[in-house]
Amino acid sequence: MATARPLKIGITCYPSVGGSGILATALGEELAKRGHEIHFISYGRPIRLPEGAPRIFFHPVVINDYGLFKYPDYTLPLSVKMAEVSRDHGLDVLHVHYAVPHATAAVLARSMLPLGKKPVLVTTLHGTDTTLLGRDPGYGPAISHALACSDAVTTVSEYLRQETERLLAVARPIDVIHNFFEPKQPTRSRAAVRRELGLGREALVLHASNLRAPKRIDLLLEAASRVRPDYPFKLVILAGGDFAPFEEDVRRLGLADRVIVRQNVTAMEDYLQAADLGLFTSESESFCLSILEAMNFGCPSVATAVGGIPEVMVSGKSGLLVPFGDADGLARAVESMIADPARRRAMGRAAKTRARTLFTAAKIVPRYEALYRRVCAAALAGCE
Ligand code: GMT
Repeated sequence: MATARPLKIGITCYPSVGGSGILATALGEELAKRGHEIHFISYGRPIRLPEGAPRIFFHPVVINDYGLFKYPDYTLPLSVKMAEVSRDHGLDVLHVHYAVPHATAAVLARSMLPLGKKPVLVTTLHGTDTTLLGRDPGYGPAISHALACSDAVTTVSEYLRQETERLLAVARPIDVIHNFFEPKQPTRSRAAVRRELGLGREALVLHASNLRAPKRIDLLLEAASRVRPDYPFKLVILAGGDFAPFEEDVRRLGLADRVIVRQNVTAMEDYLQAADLGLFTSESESFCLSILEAMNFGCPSVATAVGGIPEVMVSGKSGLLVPFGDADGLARAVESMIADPARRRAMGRAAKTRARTLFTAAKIVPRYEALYRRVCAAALAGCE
């Protein structure tokens, strides 16, 4: 049987800290390892994209802030760059992560290209592009239009698929393709990281996020402050955003000697391997990649039972879920995990097994490849 030829795939994502960009970057790396040619198109190089990897290219989008514009425009230069890269490199697929403005720009890019030279468009919805912007009358109709013009739409959880159907009235079938995570080797030992954090016999509780509003850092700190002194811990916050607005809460809640903040960490694995427990208090989450990252290191989490989180971890087996907003419930769950290291480790093992069974590159990347092949074949058949 003839082997299918490698594909040329353009990937557009936000390059900064945030699960959608991290997933898109990991997907690009994995596709390149499998022989495909990958072209990242964005305003910045994705932060987790290694330099010099074979078959991976980066095309920056240059944004001009003309005096006439009150707000600089990204959508138009992005669409022009998408069309240019598609034409110059003969892209088969444009895969955009996060609908706004990426899917809209891709629709425009395709309309600039001649028939037979248009890449197929795959849009992956990650979360607030549906749950927040999808409800916004200034964005919703444009998102629905871009989804209708896409050749395939995917969501990162079943929860997000249902929300997208409900909020955006999408008529087409949506493929659910969960996120994956492939851990890199830590750069330091667990003991070295725990020394850096000044840990003695306390448990290390970890939170990693971009600190945006849905992460509810106020609730995270409130819950931490309600953990009673008999359950010693330190909370390390790996902050992909500015922590300064929360410093006052840390002082007011008497957490100054228990909270350690590390800003813009790239060697996540160093801290993940050192953690005993994850703590995630989001009010909305389509998946929560950080929980999966922790699971890979045998670290179970206490988390709010919102959105797609119950698809990632199973309460009572690979972690503990608590109703959203229940600061006392979160604190009691943290205490129960600190008090019983044997149970915590058993849950950590179950979490790792779940992560390495369901959410690996080997499991997920072929699903994207099959989707690309399916829509490319349909597009070709449509041209005949
Ligand atoms: O949707 C967002 O607010 C941003 C996005 C991001 O770039 O971090 O987060 C979403 O995508 C991640 C990767 O698929 C998911 O792990 C997050 O759960 C999701 N965030 C929300 O749904 C709030």
